[in-house]
This record gives sequence, C-alpha cells and structure tokens, in this order.
Amino acid sequence: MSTTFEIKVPDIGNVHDVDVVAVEVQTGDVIEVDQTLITLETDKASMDVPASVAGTVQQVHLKVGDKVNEGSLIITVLVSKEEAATPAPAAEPAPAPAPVEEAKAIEVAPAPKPAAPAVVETSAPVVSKGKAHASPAVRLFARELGVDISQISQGNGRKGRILKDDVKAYVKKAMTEGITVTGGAALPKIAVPDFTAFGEIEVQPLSKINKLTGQHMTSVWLNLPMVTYHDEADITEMEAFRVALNSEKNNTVKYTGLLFIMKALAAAMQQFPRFNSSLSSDGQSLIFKKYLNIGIAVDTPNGLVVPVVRDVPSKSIKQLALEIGEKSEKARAGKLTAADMQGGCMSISSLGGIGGKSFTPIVNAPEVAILGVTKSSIQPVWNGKEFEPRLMLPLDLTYDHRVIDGAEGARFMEALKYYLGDVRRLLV
Ligand code: CAO
Repeated sequence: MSTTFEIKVPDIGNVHDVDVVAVEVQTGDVIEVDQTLITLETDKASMDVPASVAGTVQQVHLKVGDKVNEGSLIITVLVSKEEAATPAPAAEPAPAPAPVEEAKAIEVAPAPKPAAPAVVETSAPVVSKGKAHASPAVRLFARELGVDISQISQGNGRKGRILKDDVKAYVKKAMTEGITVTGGAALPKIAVPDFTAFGEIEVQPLSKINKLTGQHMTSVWLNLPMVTYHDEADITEMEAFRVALNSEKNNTVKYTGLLFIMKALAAAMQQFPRFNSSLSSDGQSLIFKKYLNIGIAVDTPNGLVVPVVRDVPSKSIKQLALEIGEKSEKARAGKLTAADMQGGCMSISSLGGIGGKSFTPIVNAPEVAILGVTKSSIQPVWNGKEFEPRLMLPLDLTYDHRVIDGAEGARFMEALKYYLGDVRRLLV
C-alpha cells in the first residue's frame, strides 16, 4: 500500500526567483531520506534541498535553469505506508508526513552550503569525545567542512544519530551566530537594544543592493589585510586641458576628471601588473590578467553599484565619457545587468563631486586594490623659491597587503601622480 507526497521548496529566507543549478534525481529513482534532490543558488550562497521521505520518484517538476520560490513543487514521491509512518526529521522541525489519501506537501529545511567554512576552526586538532553517533559518510562530510563532529551534541537522526543536515546546521549557526570553536572565537554579535525605550522609531527594510553590498563588504573586511595610502596629485595642467576640452566649439561631451583618472590608473596598472591580479582561492598563487577593466562605484537611490568599463587602455577619453554617462544612468535607473558589473580588475570610488579630503575605501575583492578620490582644491605648493597655487587632487589607495607590499603601493601612487601631473605622458 503506497501513498503520494509532494516535496516543495521550503522557506528559503527572503529570497525570490532562486536558480536551480542541479537536479539530482529523476523519475523512477528510489530515494532515501536526506538524499539531495536539488541544489539552489543565489548570488551569495548555494543550498541543497534534501528529501525528507524515502520512496520512488514519480515525477520531477523542475529542471536546471528554472527559478523557484518557497512552495515551488520539486518532486512527487510514491511512499510505502511503512516508510511514511517513520519519516526522518529534517534539520529544523518539519511536520512529519502522515499518510493521507490526497497528495500532501512536505516542506524540508534547506541546508545552506557555507561559502566560507573557514569560520569554523580548521587548524585545531580534532578531539573526538567519542560520543558522536554518525555514519562514516557524515563524519567525512564534517571533516571536509572542518567541523569537529563531537561538538554536535545531538543529531536529528534515529536515536540521536548525527545527519549531514545537523552538520550543515552547525556550520550555519557558526556563521550567523558566532559559535565559539576549538582554539579560537567567532565574532560576537552586536546587541541591538529596543530603541522604542528611548523614543519613536521607524523601521525600513534594506534594499537588495544594500544587503548584498553589506555582505560583500563585511566578508572583504574580515578576509583582507588592507592598507590605505594617501597622497595628492597635482592636476593643475590636467584641469586646464579638461576645461579647454569642455569649452571647445561643438563639444557635446562632459569631460570630468574621473575620465583622466581612469586612463592614468590603467597606465599605472600596466606598469605594475600585481595591481591587475587576484589571489587564487587557495591563496597559493597570483592570477595575472591580460585584460584591463575598471569598475566605477556609482551612487544610486538603491545603494552602491559598480559597473565595469572594459578594456580601458584601448578607449579614448571621449569614448570613456560616453560610456560612463550611459552606465551611471543605467545604474541609477536600476537597469544594470549582472554582466555589466562583472570582470573588474580594479575599482575607483570617486566622491570628488561631493567633497572630502581623504577616506579609506574597501577593496572590491577578488580585486586587490581600489582607488579613492575626493575633492580637488587649490593648495600652496613650494616650488623651490615660493609657494605656488596648484590644484591638488587627494587620492586614497587601498590594497590587499597579501599581494602588494608598502613600497610597491607607494611606487604605484607615484606612477599615478606622474600620469595625472601631465596627461600627455599617457600618449608616450
Ligand atoms: N574634485 C573636484 N570636483 C570634482 C571631482 C573632484 N575630484 N570629481 C568630480 N568633480 C566635479 C565634476 O567636475 C562635476 O562638476 P560640474 O558639475 O561643475 O561639471 C561635479 O563634480 C559632478 O561630477 P559627477 O559626479 O557628475 O561626475 P564624475 O565623473 O566625477 O563621477 C560618478 C561620476 C558616477 C562616479 C559619480 O556621479 C558618483 O556616483 N560618485 C559617487 C560614488 C560613490 O558613491 N562612491 C562611494 C563608494 S564607497 O561607499
């Protein structure tokens, strides 16, 4: 005697239209509890959705490339009465499926695959308390994630057996709540008080861009040892040239300093190729890029986005002006595609149109450096005989100190100043 169950996409948090990147089962397969059915992927994480009942797959309702939401139907399973009576619990409490006449929806808890399992201490020796009750496959899985399985006190399998989902839930907790792990401590959370105790408040949800930028910035801040080097470039001649270009008869383009900065940056990156590299994911090698694209941070009503301008060395200042105009307009209209924001080699964050004397921009990893720009101003500069009024542009170079050392950072800045000091040098 059998009955039919539907397994649907569970609560996957506040994300929508999530990509299906793998479908692990097909019609006719005999599946077990905990077996991965599909893998979902968002910009930031991927997660396996496991089966919470054993049985025979009657129909698969999804394919790779589909976009799903909470409640999307994954598979229909034919479950024997015996199996249905003893379902394994999911990692988080899920209703045990009771056999009923009509198809019943079962929601299973997704188990996020950590993007950075390094949060869990891996270097400390694994000291087993000898109490963990888990299969060899689950132990291997835990070892791969650097989890000391003895730290998981109770599993959700039969008789407290530790399941893969328990390991995943442990890692999830370590990443989000900061479990203290052997030999080290994860970050403590910041306590948020009840502000209503002090006065009226209004809560506004963050935009998707705000949230993604926040996650990325936090991960960069925690992973990269960054140094910011400050200096000023004398752009008096560059400015005279820029103003002359803007006032030329029949000129239809707006030339801003940013365009010259992009060209000068590209020239300096060609001179110092480490600035156009990325560390490999195992941190054992440097990947040098033979192309040179520059990301430009653009301020939009929804948050910060970084469209990428490709092949900067081959483009004229005029072409760059048109492209920046078009890309920043697209950015502010929320119309940039993912492709528009990929492939950057180094980024520029220019606050010069607003103000500032200096700041410490955060590297847009896996890039290894970023250039910050604030507002130029006339400064008295000693020319050997007297103080001369010169237009000085403050520059802030943040770099990943694992890739670039201080002397190279300083030399890079000198090269940048050299090109900006007289933009004719860019032609040589
Ligand atoms: N010093 C003095 N004036 C400057 C300047 C500088 N460094 N940079 C720009 N300006 C001037 C421009 O010449 C222009 O003047 P006019 O209006 O008189 O012609 C004005 O400031 C506005 O420039 P702009 O911002 O329109 O153009 P841009 O090419 O300099 O910058 C863009 C384009 C897209 C980078 C910019 O509009 C922007 O969004 N900046 C914010 C980026 C940001 O948020 N960074 C922070 C990231 S970290 O959180």
